[in-house]
Amino acid sequence: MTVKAQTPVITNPSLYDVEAIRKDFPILQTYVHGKPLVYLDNAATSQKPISVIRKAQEYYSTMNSNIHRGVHALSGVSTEAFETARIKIKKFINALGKNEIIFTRGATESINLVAQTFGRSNLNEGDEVIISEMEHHSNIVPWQLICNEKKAKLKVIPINDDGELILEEYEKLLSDRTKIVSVVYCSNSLGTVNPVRKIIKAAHKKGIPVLIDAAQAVNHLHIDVQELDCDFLVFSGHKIYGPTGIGVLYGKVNLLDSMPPYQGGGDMISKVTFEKTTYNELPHKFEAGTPNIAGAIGLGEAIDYVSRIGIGNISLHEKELLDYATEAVQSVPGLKIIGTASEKVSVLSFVLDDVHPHDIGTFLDFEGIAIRTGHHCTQPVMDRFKIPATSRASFAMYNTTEEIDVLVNGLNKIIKVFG
Ligand code: C6P
Repeated sequence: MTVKAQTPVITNPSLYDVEAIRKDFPILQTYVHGKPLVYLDNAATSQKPISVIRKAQEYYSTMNSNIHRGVHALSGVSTEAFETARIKIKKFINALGKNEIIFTRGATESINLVAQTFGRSNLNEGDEVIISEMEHHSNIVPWQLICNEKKAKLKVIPINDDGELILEEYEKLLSDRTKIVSVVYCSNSLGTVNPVRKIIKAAHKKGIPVLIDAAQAVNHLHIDVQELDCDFLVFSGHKIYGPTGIGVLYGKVNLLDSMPPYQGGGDMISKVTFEKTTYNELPHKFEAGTPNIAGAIGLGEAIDYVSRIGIGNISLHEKELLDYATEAVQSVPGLKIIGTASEKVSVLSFVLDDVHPHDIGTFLDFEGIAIRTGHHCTQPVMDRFKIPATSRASFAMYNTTEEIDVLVNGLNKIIKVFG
């Protein structure tokens, strides 16, 4: 079974055809509580195009076999498909080599890997790790764990009232004790796009490596790791229209080479005896055990899909949606946007006077609208703005201004019901 490309390549942004794109996503045709689904929870996970869904089916029906192990034909086919996915990712983020692309379960596991390998072998008592006040818990807790163990300190870049990093404070934090800077590219709860190039340059002046959490960036912005000059970059497949349970750690080859393995097991070894084990070359040194083969191949397919539409075209469309939504919600009495940075991706967090976000989420669900409510795994951000939670609408390549109108109508109904 061969799966054909569904959507033609868009070379001219004015030809962006959102209705054609929507047809590629079967779930968008579903009804929730009798209403057409309006899916605005894309920052939590995006929906999958039919080509990605079919690819998983194609893998299990025509290729299923373990990789890097068998001499039989199927194992050769699945190994080649798996390694082809790695090459697609390498090209997509412009890594220097495919050995710099490590498959993980997702952004969370990628950061834990770096904390437990690079962190464990480089941090000593009194050393420092710099993160920011807007990090997802996945870029806080792994560093806390290793800092506690090594008696190292976590230093935090503060944010201003618009939800932007205060760069002057960052520069003051950089010191001879800083062993790594680990910051988010785009905030999942505020939408802020951080000036990562400046952050990386300032750290590199002092010889400090930088990890970029691109979980909310890779689906919105063009990423070129060589141009960024980041040392590590992480993302999850499921936020870029790919499967869950698969993600990527990019690392510069010299750093990855210098790090000890993360987990022990099959595939990550070169030779095992009871006395001594030597490790496999990159990237396999960091990929112990049977990986999510279908997930990796599905992620490769998702990257093909995004590349056909063009990440630049997706960005433009999402910017239009964000501008439209930012303007439209002004008509909702008592609504306040949390996260008003000058540069944002398509994430709109807000609070409504006297209505708890969970009530907003539940009410909107009955209108067929899916948003996320809560702290979005960024409790320090909620503390910074002195709020318990926000409601968050997040837009993807297939959302429309009509869907934003449905959201705004729903919010106005809430105001009527809750007085
Ligand atoms: N944010 C959200 O609703 P995982 O769970 O490993 O795929 O991704 C973790 C992660 C790391 N960094 C950032 C910036 C993120 O936004 C996320 C996941 C989801 O905002 C789920 S909490």
